[in-house]
Amino acid sequence: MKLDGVELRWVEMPLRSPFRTSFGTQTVRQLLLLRAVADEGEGWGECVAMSEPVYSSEYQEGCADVLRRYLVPALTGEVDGISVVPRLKKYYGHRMAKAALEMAVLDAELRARGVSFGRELGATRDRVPCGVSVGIMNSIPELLDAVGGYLGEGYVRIKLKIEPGWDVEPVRAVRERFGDEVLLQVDANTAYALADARHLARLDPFDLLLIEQPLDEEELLAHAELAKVVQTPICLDESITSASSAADAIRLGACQIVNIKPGRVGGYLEARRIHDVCAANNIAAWCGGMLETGIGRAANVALAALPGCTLPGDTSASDRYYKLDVTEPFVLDDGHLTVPAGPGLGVTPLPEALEEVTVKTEWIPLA
Ligand code: OSB
Ligand code: MG
Repeated sequence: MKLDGVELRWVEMPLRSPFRTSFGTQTVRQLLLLRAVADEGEGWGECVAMSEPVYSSEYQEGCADVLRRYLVPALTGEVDGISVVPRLKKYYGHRMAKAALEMAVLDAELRARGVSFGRELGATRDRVPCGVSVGIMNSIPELLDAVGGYLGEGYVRIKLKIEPGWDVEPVRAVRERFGDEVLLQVDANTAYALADARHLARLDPFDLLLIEQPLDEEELLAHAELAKVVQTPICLDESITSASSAADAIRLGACQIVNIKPGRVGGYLEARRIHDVCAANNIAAWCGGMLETGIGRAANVALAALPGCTLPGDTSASDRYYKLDVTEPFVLDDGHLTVPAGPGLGVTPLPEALEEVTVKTEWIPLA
C-alpha cells in the first residue's frame, strides 16, 4: 500500500457531564482524528492525547506537530499497518502520535483486506463486559446518584477517580449504598506518594478489585514497596509505556494488574504485545480508555475481546460521554458492547456528525 497523505482533523466534543480527575476537570474532549489516504483506500485513526500535557507528556498540538514534521513524512513508499511504528523508530517517544498513525494505516490495510480489527488482534469474543470510570464529584450524594445511574444502565464494574481528600469516604459510601457485590476499583492518576502507604491501606477493608496508578509514572520501585503495605492489588496505567516496561513492572512486583491503553503505548500492536506479556505472567489485564469517540472505541472494544483481557475495561457506551458520537453510537446491551465485525474498525464516521464537531483540518501530503 502507498500513502497519498494524511488528513489531521481537530475535533471538539462536548462531554455530557464534566469529568474531574486528580489532574483536572474536562468539559470538552479536544482531540485529533487522522484519515490516512492510500492507493488501496482510506483508514481512520484517533489520537488520545489531551489538549494539555496533564495525563502524560503528550498533548494535542504536540502530536499534530510531530505528525506533520516527522512521522507522516517518514511513511514514503510501501507501507502497511505492521511496518508503521518500526519505520518511526528513530523518532523518540511520541507514542500517542505514533499510535494514531499506526491505527489509521492499519484500518486502511484491514479494510482493503476485508479483515476486522478484532480478528487481526486475536479477539476470542464477540462482546465484552463494560465498566465505567466515574469522576470526582462535589459531594457524596452526587457521587451516589451517578454510580446508581450507571449501575441501573447495566455497567458491570465501577471505577472511582480518587485523590487525597476524596478516597476512603467515597469508597465507603458506595459500598454502604450498593453493597459488597459490586465490582469496584479506584484510579488515583499518580496523586499519592509512597509516604501515603498507610493511608492507602485504609482502602483494604473495602475489597476493591484494584488501585490504579497511585504513584508517579516513573516510580516503579515505589509501587513495589507500596504493594508490600497495601493488600488491594496495584494496577499500573501511566507507568506502562511498552511491552518491555510492562515486563519490568511485573518482574519488580510493581503491579498485579495492567491497564492496557493503545494510545499510551504506541499502538494496538504494542498493546497486543503487552497483553501477551501479561497473559504469559498470569497477570490480569483490561483495556483502558481516554474518552474516545466511536472511532477509538471500536478498536478498544476489539482489544478488550482478547482472551487475556480478563477484567471489564473502561470501554463504556457512547452516551456515557457524548450526546452525539461521530460514528453510530456504541450502545450497552446487558452490560456489554458488541465487538464490530466489519472490515477494519467496522465503523465509519458519519459525515454530518463529524462536520458538526470539526474545528479545522490539515492535509499532510506525502512526497
Ligand atoms: O486514567 O484511566 C485514566 C480518562 C482520561 C485520561 C485518563 C484516564 C481516563 C479515564 C476514563 O479513567 C476512561 C474512559 O472511560 O475512557
Ligand atoms: Mg488511569
